[in-house]
Formats: sequence, structure tokens, C-alpha cells
Amino acid sequence: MAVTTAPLLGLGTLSRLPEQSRPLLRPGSVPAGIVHLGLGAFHRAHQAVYTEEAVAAAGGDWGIVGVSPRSGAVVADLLAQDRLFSVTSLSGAGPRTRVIGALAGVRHAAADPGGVVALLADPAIRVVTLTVTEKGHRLDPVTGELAVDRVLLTDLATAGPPVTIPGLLVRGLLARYRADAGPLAVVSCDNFASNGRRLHGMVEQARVLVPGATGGFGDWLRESVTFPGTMVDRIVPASTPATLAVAQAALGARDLAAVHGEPYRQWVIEDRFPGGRPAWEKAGAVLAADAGPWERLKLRSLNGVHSALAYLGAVAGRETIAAALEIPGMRSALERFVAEDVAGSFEPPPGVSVVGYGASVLDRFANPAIAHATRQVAMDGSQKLPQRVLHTIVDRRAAGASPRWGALVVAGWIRFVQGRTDDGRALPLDDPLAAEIRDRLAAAPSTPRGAVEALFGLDAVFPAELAADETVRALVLDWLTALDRHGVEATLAGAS
Ligand code: CS2
Repeated sequence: MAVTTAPLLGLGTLSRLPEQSRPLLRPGSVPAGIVHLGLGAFHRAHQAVYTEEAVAAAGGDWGIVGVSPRSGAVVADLLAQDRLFSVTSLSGAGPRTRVIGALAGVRHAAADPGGVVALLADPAIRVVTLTVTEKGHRLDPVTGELAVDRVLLTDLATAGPPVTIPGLLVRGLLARYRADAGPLAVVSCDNFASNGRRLHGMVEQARVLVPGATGGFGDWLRESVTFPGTMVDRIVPASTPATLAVAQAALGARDLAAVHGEPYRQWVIEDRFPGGRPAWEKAGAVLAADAGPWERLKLRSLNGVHSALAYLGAVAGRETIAAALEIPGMRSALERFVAEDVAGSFEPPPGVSVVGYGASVLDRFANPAIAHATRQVAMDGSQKLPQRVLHTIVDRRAAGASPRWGALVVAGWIRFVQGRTDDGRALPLDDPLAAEIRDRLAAAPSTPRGAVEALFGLDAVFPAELAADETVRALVLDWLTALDRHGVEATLAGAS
């Protein structure tokens, strides 16, 4: 019997898709107005969805040109599918799949950096959005200073094709200035504190290393380019073969670029767009004068808790976030982290209860339909810990408090980077500072105190005043000693 292979998703299959799965826009029907750097799963399930709904509701030439900085695979898949891809929302109510038609184009920066620079100088482009991860910004997580290594220096100071995000962005902005192509908003959609201000700082620090990027260019940047801050939120695990299978079952077509996530989503955006923007508020986005309180709420009460579940869960041998949350004592420890440490560490947005928000976050993490790998969330801890956990600890210490539960998360991270589960299986360390972390641990006495001393010396992660804080050291050492002696499950079961 002949095996019929489902057709590949594309313009030719649109009419055969179930009504509820059809895109709101036809790719290519909306002229480009946005360049997005970082064509990963999160962008496809978040900004692209908001933008499609905004344009469908209020119009505007806001097609997205999606740029993949490194991977050519996603670009090839999207080109083969006429730039169409699907997003599946997963919940207890079952999967819901919709095809998104917001992409007006796709580019592979590594293959054509000059083309991306020219794109940023195109007057039709009035907004640039980025999801390039914390490490993609090449900023020191503690100071926010540009981490200028040999690769970045070469990329900025020589005339060769740019290979880094700072290189691409500054060269693109310089080309735009020289082409007098008009104002622009450059919007960070990554999870770090003051993301708009830090991205602005990255551009300012990088441009002084680029020949010709001073003088009038600096004035133009100040007058014509904004860097609105944002808070972005949707749980979107990496796609797996199961993601593609669910999409194919829903669409009757193969989608090589399918992504999946929870139904919930949120986007808070500082409304500073000199060249205009899509009506994202029509798709449910929140426009704010200052995204800061929302960022802190989300980074500390969601991402901080996510990291805690990732480290403690992975060490306890749990593969997913939902499974880690089921460890006896875990939910109450996280509720106390939010209530006793996070809630008092910052001023929340008006009318928002941090404890209430924290409870809703735990319900989202418990979503049985989402298999979010603890190891994925555990990646890049050295880049994530500062804004997710250490800022809470520093602010609580400044208020004279003892952030006991925040210290548990730090101890969990240390246990994780030691590289073994409680039952002795190896744990991967996917982190830009992996080599330094391993070297420091190897050079230290293999005791909890040795590990704390070794890692608190990482000034790219622990600010000096925190590293020297005896109260915090003692709290972390207490937890690490318990985790080391009794393991995660017994430690959480006994935590009170
Ligand atoms: C996660 C985030 O992988 C991670 O670090 O904590 O991607 C998280 O899922 C999103 O920020 C949720 O909005």
C-alpha cells in the first residue's frame, strides 16, 4: 500500500487547511515594515502572532523580515513553505494550531550579512525587534558593559562583514544614517532587566569602536532612534519531532518550522516609536510609559522561579518543569520564595499582587500538556541568574532582610553546575562561562564551602558587594550542605 506523504505547508495548501487554522494574513500580501533579529521559536510564537493579529485588525505595512543570525536551517524550511509556519497552543483542553502569515521575508545573516545591513537602511523598515538571548547582546550580566573580546573587536573595528549582533546592528544603523532613511525603533524582546536601556547602551558602546560611527551619527542616533523597553512572556519550549507531528495532524500538511507553547501570552511595550508601529494593542499588548515594573515582576516572579525549578528539578532527575513542580515541598518553597523574598524586593505595577501573580505562574508551569525540559531552562545560568535571582537578593539585603529562599535557588544552581544528579548521572553545562565554572570548581576543595567560595568569585555573575556578603554566603552554604548531604527531595521535604 502506497504511503502518502502529507504535502508541505505552503501557499498551495492554504485552501485545504481547516478554517480555524488558516492564517489571518497571506505572506507577501503585507509589505515589510519590521526586521526581526533572532528567528527562534519564541519570536514565532510571540511577536509574530501579535503582529499578524494587529495588522489583520488595523492594517499597516508591517510585514516582518525574519533574520536568523546563525542557523540557515530555519531559513531554508521557511522558504520551502512560502514563509508560513504554525503555532500550536497546548493545554488540558487539547492542542489548537494556527498558521501565521506575518513573515514578508526571511534572511540568513551569516550567509548574507551585507544584505541584512542594507535591510536596516531601507526606509520602509521602521521597527527592528530582537530575540537574540541574553548572551547574544554580549553584555556583562552584572555591569551591562559591552564584553569586548577579540571576536567582537574585530567585528566592530574592521570593514569585514559583521558576524555579531552588535556588529550587524551598528553597521545597519550607520548605513541607515548615511542613507538618510528615517527614524527607527530598536526593540529588545529578551529577558533581561532594563532591556531597552541596555540595548541602547550596547549600541552606544559598540559604535565608538566602529570607524566612522561617531560625529553626526551619534547625534542622529539620539534624535532619530529609540530603544523602547519591553516585557515579553509566553512559555515556548524548543520544538521537537512531537511538535511537528501535532502540527501535521492538525493541518494535514507537514510544517518543518512548527512551534508550540502555552495559550497564555503577554507583551508590555514602552510606546516610543518615531517611525510608527503596528497596532499591537489590538492583539492584547499593553502599552506602558515604563516597562520596568513589569520586567521586574516577570523576571523575578516567573523566570526566577523557572530557574529554581530547572536547577533543583534537574539535580533531582526530573526531565520537565511540570514534573519538578510535583516534588513534595517544591511548590511551598517557591511560594515562600515569591512571598518572602521577591514580593518585598521591588515596586510592582499598579494593582498587581506579586503573590497572586506568582500563584498564576505556578499554575502555568504545572500545565501537563507542556513538556518544558529542565535542561533547556537551566542553560546559560551565568547570564540569567543576575536579573532572575541575584537582584532580588541584593534588594532584600539592602532592606536588611535575609533572603533565605533566594539563597536556595543559588545553591540549586551551584549543585547543577557541579554536573551530577542526586543519583549520580551527568548533567550538561551549556553556558558561555562553562569552562571558567568548571575550572574554578576543579581547583577548589570538593566541599560545599569550597564550591561557594569558588563560584562567588565569578564577578561576571556575582556583584562584589553580594559576593562579600557573609549573611548570603552562610544562607547559600546551609542549603548547599543540605542538598549535598540529603539530596533535593529530602531537603525540600524538610524545608520549613
Ligand atoms: C525560560 C524562559 O528558558 C528560559 O530561560 O525561563 O524562556 C521562559 O519560558 C519565558 O521567559 C516565559 O515567558
